[in-house]
Amino acid sequence: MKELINLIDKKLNEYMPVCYPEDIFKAMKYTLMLPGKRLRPVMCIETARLLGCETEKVLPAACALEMLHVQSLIHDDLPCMDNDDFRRGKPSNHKVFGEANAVLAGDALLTFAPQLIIEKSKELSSEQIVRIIHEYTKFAGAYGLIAGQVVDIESEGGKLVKSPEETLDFIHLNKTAVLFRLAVRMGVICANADKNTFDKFDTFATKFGLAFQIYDDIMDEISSFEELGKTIGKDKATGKLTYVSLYGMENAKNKFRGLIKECYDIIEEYHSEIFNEILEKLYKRISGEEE
Ligand code: GRG
Repeated sequence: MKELINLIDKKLNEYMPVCYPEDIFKAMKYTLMLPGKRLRPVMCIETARLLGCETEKVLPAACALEMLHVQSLIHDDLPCMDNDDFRRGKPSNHKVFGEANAVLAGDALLTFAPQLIIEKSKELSSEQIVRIIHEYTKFAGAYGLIAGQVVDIESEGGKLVKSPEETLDFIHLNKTAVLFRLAVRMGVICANADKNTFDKFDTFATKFGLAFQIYDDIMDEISSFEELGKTIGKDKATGKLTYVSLYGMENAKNKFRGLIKECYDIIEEYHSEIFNEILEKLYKRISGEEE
């Protein structure tokens, strides 16, 4: 997996220019090139590879997805949203470049990503590119990420239109699972695989995304700044609606483990070292068995 992450880092650096006006490109590149786990592009590339598609073909879409993810992190950290001063172990984008540039850097990443897919996906057909851009716009917008974030913010203010359980599921599915779904769906499209395969990977990514958000909520309580690279304990301090606050720590851990086991079962037939490594790492961390 390290090799794949290095390749993603190299391509991200290559795809993202720094040209006039430099302030905006530098702000875009700053958070993008900080050391993230690169889980979404890794999952996109690995899905395509398991289905017979060469890595070269899927790299522009995988890197575009990381740009979308980074956009959501930059905006999430803004004072008008989660107001976080640190991200990936360094000062947040707005702390370095100011609020206006951070808003614009996020906007610029959001629009640069589909431009990159269209310009660099030379080996994909026009139909594949249209399908990928459709997935991207659907999941980034008010049917995906933005919907999740809006309901998350509303719930912090105590405004719940649905039950807390339904609200939490909606937030997790739209704020977090959506980008893992986008990862595998783009991978399947690059590989031109059939509908059954599409649905199988989509179910896998949905369960993984839900597990990952529970993992994130648990880590906010049990981890450290050094491990996460961001301020911890904020969810509890702000009374945020999370899996841990709603169901308790032990139930959250059990739900997380159950979802990870379901992920293993779905993906088992592909014998993917990379997916197994990701699932195992998260599972062991929550179960206190990490090396
Ligand atoms: C799309 C216009 C537009 C807006 C986005 C701000 C926002 C709306 C959504 C926030 C989405 C968000 C930050 C969800 C949290 C998901 C999550 C658990 C992120 C952490 O992911 P990791 O741990 O991070 O993979 P690294 O840094 O390793 O990549």
